[in-house]
Amino acid sequence: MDVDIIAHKTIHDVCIHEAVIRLLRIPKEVLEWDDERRERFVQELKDGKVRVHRARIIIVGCAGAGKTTLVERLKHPNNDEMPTTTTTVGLDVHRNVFHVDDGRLISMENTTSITVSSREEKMITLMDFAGQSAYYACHQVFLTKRAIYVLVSDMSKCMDDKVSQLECDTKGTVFADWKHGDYIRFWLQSIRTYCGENMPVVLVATHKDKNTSNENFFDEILHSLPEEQNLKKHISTQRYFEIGATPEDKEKIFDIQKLLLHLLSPENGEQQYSHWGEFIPSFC
Ligand SMILES: Nc1nc2c(ncn2[C@@H]2O[C@H](COP(=O)(O)OP(=O)(O)OP(=O)(O)O)[C@@H](O)[C@H]2O)c(=O)[nH]1
Ligand SMILES: [Mg+2]
Repeated sequence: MDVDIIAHKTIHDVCIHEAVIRLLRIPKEVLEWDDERRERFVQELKDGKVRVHRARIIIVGCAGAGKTTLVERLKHPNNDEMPTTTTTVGLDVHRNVFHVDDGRLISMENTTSITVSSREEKMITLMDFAGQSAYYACHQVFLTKRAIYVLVSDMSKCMDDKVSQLECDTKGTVFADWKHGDYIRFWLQSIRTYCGENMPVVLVATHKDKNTSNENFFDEILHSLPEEQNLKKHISTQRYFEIGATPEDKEKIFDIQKLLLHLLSPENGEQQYSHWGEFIPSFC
């Protein structure tokens, strides 16, 4: 198939263009450009192209849910000890923290042999959002369709439990009376608004070791979501994990890694992440 077909918006309809974009593995955003930019892009692609594998994983959730702990465990899945964390301020960006090799996620902290700048390397960046509500306004700026989302929630809490004002620093704000369920809804609504109704979300329930009564946390979340906004569509038992502060949960950390890799694969019908392995002009 010839890339020329997408140079002019008016010639072919959008469905054909979408098919071409998928087949040629070029950025979807091209479809939103005007004719002049499209023509330029097509010409630049003909002058030389390069295939890039870059991905972003964004970790969201209420303060104290265990986001940073999860990030550290994903980075060091073989460690038996639980990492020590302090509350995240703003946003921590772990740039190119994972390298993908032979179908596995490899933490860059365990290797020195990879040249990150090399275009051929398959690299993943992790963004760990602060859960404190003071930062929520600026977080929206980072929400993009070009990401995989992991929503973290503390399963030792019920959806109707109020979040501690101290922990979330909500005193005197609109978040002051928010419950744990409100934060889950907030994040799913934000992801839906900025990334579309088909964006899959990985749900990680933490503090399993402290959870004494809640046998079915996934169902509790599901039932707490309003029908009319169709937020249920974003979550699935296929993308749901329960983890606690125990070394035995190491296997689950590897399972989360595997799922994240699976979601990157353009061959996986369910995924949204078509950017992995796309072709861009080589001068970019
Ligand atoms: N018992 C238990 N403690 C956990 C678990 N996960 C995290 N913690 C603890 O919960 C506290 C908060 O964890 P963080 O990972 O810093 O939470 P966070 O979501 O990053 O919090 P913010 O950065 O403030 O948004 C820390 O003391 C962790 O050690 C878990 O599964 N079980
Ligand atoms: Mg944190």
